[in-house]
Amino acid sequence: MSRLILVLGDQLSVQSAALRAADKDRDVVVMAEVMEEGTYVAHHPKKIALILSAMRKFAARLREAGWTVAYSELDDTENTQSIPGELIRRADQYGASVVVATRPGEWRLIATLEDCPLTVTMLEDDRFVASHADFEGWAEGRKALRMEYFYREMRRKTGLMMDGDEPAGGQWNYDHDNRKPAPKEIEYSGPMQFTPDAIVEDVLALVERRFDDHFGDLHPFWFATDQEQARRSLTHFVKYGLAKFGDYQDAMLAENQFLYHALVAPYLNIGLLDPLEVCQAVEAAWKAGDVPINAAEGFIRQVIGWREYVRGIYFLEGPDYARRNGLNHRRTLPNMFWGAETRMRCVQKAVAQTKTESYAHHIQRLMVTGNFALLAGIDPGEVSDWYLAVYADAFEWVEAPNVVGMSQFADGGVIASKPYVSSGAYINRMSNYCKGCAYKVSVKTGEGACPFNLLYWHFLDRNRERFGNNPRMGNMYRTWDRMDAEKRTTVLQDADAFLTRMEAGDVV
Ligand code: FAD
Ligand code: DLZ
Ligand code: SF4
Repeated sequence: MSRLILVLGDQLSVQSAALRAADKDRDVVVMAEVMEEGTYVAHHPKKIALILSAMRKFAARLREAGWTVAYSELDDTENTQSIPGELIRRADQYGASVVVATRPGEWRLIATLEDCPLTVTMLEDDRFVASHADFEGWAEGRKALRMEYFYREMRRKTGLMMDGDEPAGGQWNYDHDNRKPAPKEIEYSGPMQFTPDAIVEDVLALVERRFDDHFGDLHPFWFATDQEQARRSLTHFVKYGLAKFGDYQDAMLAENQFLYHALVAPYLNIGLLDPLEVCQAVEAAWKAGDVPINAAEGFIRQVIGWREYVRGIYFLEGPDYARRNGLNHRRTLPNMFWGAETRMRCVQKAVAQTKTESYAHHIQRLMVTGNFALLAGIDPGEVSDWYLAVYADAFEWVEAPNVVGMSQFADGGVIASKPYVSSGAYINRMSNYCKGCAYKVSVKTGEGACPFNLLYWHFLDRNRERFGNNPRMGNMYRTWDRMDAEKRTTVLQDADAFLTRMEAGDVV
């Protein structure tokens, strides 16, 4: 009897565990475009178009290679519009009762498959450097799960940029070279863009019809949608962008959305690129002398360090992780996150490019939108749902640890040893947003004061019990305590007034 081999929209690799375990002559691959996956959060139209286009092309590739593929298009009249619904329908159609799946990257969908009345075997998703056992073994018995030490293990395991047992160049981490503020000019033209072919055009028309109420611009659409295009995109980045990736990794510019970033996360996360293949291309460029060590090491650290580490945390911490709220933040996400007017130019720019591109780079996510949400005490569940919806690379295994853990400190410090908060000074140093903002970054209270300046102290003051004894925050509290009492009162009053206006829906 044939088995059903489930391939989800973010598992588009012929190397996926379920496909490796399948028998081409006997089994049926099930792929399904379903409304439930498109709407459990209101995903950005570009993200949906990327996934559905890549699914259709991947199904065509499998068929060409001789697989039987039962593919449900979103508009098929018989489509039940959920993954378990489609599995049951296909089981009936093919007389199958057994499903083999690669374990989904989200607890929600894992639970759904566990509850499915068919016999479902879930195989570990091994498109990663570290297995779950590797991560659990590393984490066991450690007081603090710091990324840096895990990263060293991954360097040893992969041999990337290693001289025997030692890191190439003598250091594990070249981050101290990687904090340059925004340059005047960006020499890189940005990620490679692709003209939609007939398959993509069909999907764009579909997405326009079915998801027109979702936040985000569908056009222009230029993402890579198959492995060959994704590889060309990677090669383009390594050749033209990588050399300065390290230097300007943290910089932000109002006029340039991509700077020297790779824009490979959407492709990596849906299976069009493999993390080792990406890192080997980067290592080769460094070995050839085309890029400096801080660029290559900085990039490889993000992929085999951070990316693997956050996945390990997500699965180690369990299904409740994404809903943790360690600082008990309860405010509703303000409408400016959905494109409503705001006077804060940094937030306005980050949200605007999120709307047009389904993309913002790491520091925009961490130090602009994330920083603001944390300082303003927004409910981290709402913040997390927003990130999951709006970014093309967002899948819960990678999104939740970055948002709930790193950015909102809602996991109580599993990931970060202190919250990532800053006043406007950091944003001013790393970007040109403040020039032309309705607020003044140099003003600390009263008319025109930058909201980040007010809320930064408000955050520290209201969380004194939680962070007052944190040795990494001692300087911050000492600076606050040295301010004269009257000024401190004014700061807190101004911050409260700002939050009241924000909650009332005023343009702030
Ligand atoms: P580059 O800046 O060029 O970096 C290269 C690669 O490194 C990325 O493609 C990515 O695969 C990897 N990487 C870098 N940092 C991280 C990280 N912290 N975690 C995991 N991988 C990393 N990344 C996602 O893939 N999906 C998300 O949903 C996501 N949500 C985030 C939310 C917040 C609040 C923050 C602070 C970061 C988030 N990140 C997420 C990490 C990072 O911002 C993105 O991976 C990166 O911006 C993707 O763009 P890029 O491909 O141009 O990356
Ligand atoms: C994100 C997404 C979307 C928008 N649509 C589909 C879909 O129609 N069919 C599908 O198989 N997968 C889709 N996905 C990806 C899943 O939501 C993803 O597999 C889970 O979130 C687990 O990472
Ligand atoms: Fe953002 Fe403040 Fe700078 Fe305006 S002044 S762009 S609100 S940091």
